[in-house]
Amino acid sequence: MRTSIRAGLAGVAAAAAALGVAELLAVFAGARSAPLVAVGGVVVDHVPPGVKDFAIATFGTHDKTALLTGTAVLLGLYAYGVGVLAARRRPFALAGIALFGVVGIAAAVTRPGAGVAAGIPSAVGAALAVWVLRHLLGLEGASHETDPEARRRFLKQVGIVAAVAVGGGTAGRWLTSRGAATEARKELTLPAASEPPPVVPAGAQVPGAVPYVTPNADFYRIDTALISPQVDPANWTLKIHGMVRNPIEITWAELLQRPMVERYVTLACVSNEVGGDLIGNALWLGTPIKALLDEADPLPGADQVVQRSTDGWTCGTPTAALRDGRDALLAIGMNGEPLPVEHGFPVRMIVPGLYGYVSACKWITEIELTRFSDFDAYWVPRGWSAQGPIKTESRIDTPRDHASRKPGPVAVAGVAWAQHRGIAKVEVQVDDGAWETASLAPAVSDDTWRQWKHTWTASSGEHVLRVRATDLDGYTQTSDLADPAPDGATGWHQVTVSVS
Ligand SMILES: Nc1nc2c(c(=O)[nH]1)N[C@H]1C(S)=C(S)[C@@H](COP(=O)(O)O)O[C@H]1N2
Ligand SMILES: [Mo]
Repeated sequence: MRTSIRAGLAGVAAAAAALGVAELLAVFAGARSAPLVAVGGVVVDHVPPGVKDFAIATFGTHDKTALLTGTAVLLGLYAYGVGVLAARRRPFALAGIALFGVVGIAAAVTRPGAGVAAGIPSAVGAALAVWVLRHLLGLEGASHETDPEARRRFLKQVGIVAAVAVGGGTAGRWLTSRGAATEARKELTLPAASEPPPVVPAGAQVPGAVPYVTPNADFYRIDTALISPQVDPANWTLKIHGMVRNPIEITWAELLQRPMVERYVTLACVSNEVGGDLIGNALWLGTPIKALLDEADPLPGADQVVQRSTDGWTCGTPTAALRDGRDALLAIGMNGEPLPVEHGFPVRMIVPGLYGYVSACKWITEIELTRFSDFDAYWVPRGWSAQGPIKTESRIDTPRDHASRKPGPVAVAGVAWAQHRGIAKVEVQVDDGAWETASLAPAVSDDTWRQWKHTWTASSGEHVLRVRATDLDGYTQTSDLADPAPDGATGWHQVTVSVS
């Protein structure tokens, strides 16, 4: 085997060892101190506007896996290069590993809420990489081209290092993923709501449309967290401060003492494309935030409620929207279960009518009353609007785009939403014909989506079906195509169907 290939493999094995031990140490130093996660987090926070849309459009809710995989591949190439360099100029290779360590340490200690200890996994990882690389390259001076025994011994060592590294890394990930929150969640029994939940009317579900209530496992997930924060309710507190007369701090036990209600609310992501699936409807159990805000007693002029999560993410909601009587909840339950960890356990906000990026803070620990003119929340400097009311939209769920049907009656169905205003009408257009009124299914409230159906008498050929909704304010969904940025996509969803 050529010396350079051997050295490259040794470099990759050394990097694997570094990442593996770092993942294990991150079990103690905090999940977000693992170098891949820390560096990935910095990348997430600094990607230029547009790249996030691209990532979500390309990888959907797998965007995080894509980022971590991409980072690992780049690191593998880098490590290969460091290995090759090590065989020739040892000091340069050491500098390469040191750079890796410094980048990891710098990323980890500068993550929101991180301390100096967050640098330990990267530091130890880099030190181990030096040792492994030295060890592997120092194996036998014998020429591998001519001595098959030496080559076998070398490859075996590389294999062992890689296997131990992958095993250790996997174990580390597994241990952090079942951290304090996962354990506490299993033990938790939710308090009862003070009244029975709203009833889903018969007929709310239309055949061919998505489930009216989205199961937790299918609920879209969008956030900047490469690893879901593990927040132990036992240590959780919520601070309400800033422009208030009466700052408040409540514990988990105190939160559970507060009146609880259950409400169906349809949550939507501003990144949802026309026809997209970054929207879901769930039954949320929580305590009305209005009462807590009233107790804190905001000062006049405090027009923005900034929510902050344990991992430093922020969103800003108009104070008025949280006090105007709508069912804005500090939620702890989702469809009868404690919030899943990835959906914000133990506590998140849910505000009917506003996109998630301006209202639905997961893993929330802090609420600060301020002014829109004084503070820009996370997505605002990244090119998104500070105000994010959900736009009136509709989607065709059946037939799917490019589906085939037989001539004759064809069931067309889907969902329409205009949270907190309510849907008044849904219309379907075939090719460029007249808009026909679809039949609307009942919904729980104006805060949820509404399903609709229409029977289309299909004739042979290719046809385009379009849908548009009108809300109870009398606004009809515009045909103007707009991208998700800066404040939500617009346009009519359409599908092409071939009939024969
Ligand atoms: N802590 C935190 N909360 C967050 C986010 C985030 O990145 N971090 N993303 C928001 C966005 S953009 C949306 S659309 C919703 C999505 O909530 P879900 O993942 O439970 O569907 O969460 C919001 N809350
Ligand atoms: Mo979002």
